[in-house]
Amino acid sequence: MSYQEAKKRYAVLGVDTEKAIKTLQKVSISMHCWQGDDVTGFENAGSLTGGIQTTGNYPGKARTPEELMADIDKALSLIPGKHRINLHACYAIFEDGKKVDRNKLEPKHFRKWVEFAKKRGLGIDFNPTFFSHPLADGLTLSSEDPRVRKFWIEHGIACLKIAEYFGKELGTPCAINFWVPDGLKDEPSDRFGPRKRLKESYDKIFKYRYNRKYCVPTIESKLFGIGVESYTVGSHEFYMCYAMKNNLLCLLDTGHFHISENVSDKISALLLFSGKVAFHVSRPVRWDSDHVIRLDDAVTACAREIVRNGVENFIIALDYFDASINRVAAWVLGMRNMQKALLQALLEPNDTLKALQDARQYTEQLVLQEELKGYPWQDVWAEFCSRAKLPADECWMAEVLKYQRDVLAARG
Ligand code: RNT
Ligand code: ZN
Repeated sequence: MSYQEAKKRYAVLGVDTEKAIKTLQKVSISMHCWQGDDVTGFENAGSLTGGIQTTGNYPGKARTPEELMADIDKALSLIPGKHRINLHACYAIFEDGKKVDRNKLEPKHFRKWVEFAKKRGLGIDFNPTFFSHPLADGLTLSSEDPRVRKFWIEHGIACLKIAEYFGKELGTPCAINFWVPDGLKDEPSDRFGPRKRLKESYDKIFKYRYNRKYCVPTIESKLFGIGVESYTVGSHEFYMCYAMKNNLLCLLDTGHFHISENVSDKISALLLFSGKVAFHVSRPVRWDSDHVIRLDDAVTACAREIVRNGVENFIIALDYFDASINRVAAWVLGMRNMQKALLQALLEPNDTLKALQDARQYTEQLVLQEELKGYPWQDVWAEFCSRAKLPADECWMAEVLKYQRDVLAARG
């Protein structure tokens, strides 16, 4: 079907495809730099810790800032729209060769990233890195050792200042997300103590009077990690309460809940109390495995909630790291899938569906929900891509394979 025909079919439902395309063009998704190098960063810190794991050894991983930036460029060139990049503190660039520890990081260590983003008109989001470090041995902000807590509190404050710098330099607020891996492998005897310490540490970090014009802090909960199966200090309840009391935003990582929970159902409840909700869209396979997101029911359900509650009320970032496949393709596929999910949701007659629910016309609602699955959203997607001068189908992969031959293969 052509776009014009699809447009007509949607118009019968009361859906304006032009409006859907325009809305989607304005949605910026934050693309996580860490898919490009398996969450390694530039510190030569050693192995990835914190209960997260990359598996696979696909050749061509980025080893330097230049390589990572080139790979990001390649990926972004195949994704329609204007997006953002999401950095971690461990991606600091020590231009003069003088390394500093994480508690001493400064905006100048991210100057090159700002330069990169400015040239391309991208926004930057940020994350302090509370893992893959000698002082991140199981517990960080909730450690029983005051020196360890102090180090990580300093890191948190240093990162808030860096986030302000990004926001100020780039003219778009930087979402800075706090996630700590703190937890215990086996049944704790004291669940309260570490949570109390985590709260007190955050209180100290957020005492720093960051400028809300430049940065927006979000806090991310988790269920469990590898090696920390029995107790996670920063649980969902912990962060929900902390966010509400301290006027912060919750970040929902779609891999951080029981596998049978619907993360999409949590969105409206949070939104009602905080006005905005942030996301790490990921794909858990049996556990928080961080597979590349597919266009699956979980993602489309989240996209529906995002669209139905106003895309402007959401901070959408991706968070997965698959080292077993081409990393550039992993970015492109995930970003495009997120966009497709949003487009599908934008093409639903949401007012009609809502009216059916309120009128208790559940049969009609069910029928329409199901029949919508057969509507030609792909033709609208094709139009959206063609306006961005990009292929709507898998042809983009040819570009990635060429890049693999010409650039990635040389990396050994
Ligand atoms: C870990 C969290 C966290 C990290 C990134 C690298 O389970 O999801 O967000 O994945 O910060
Ligand atoms: Zn996450």
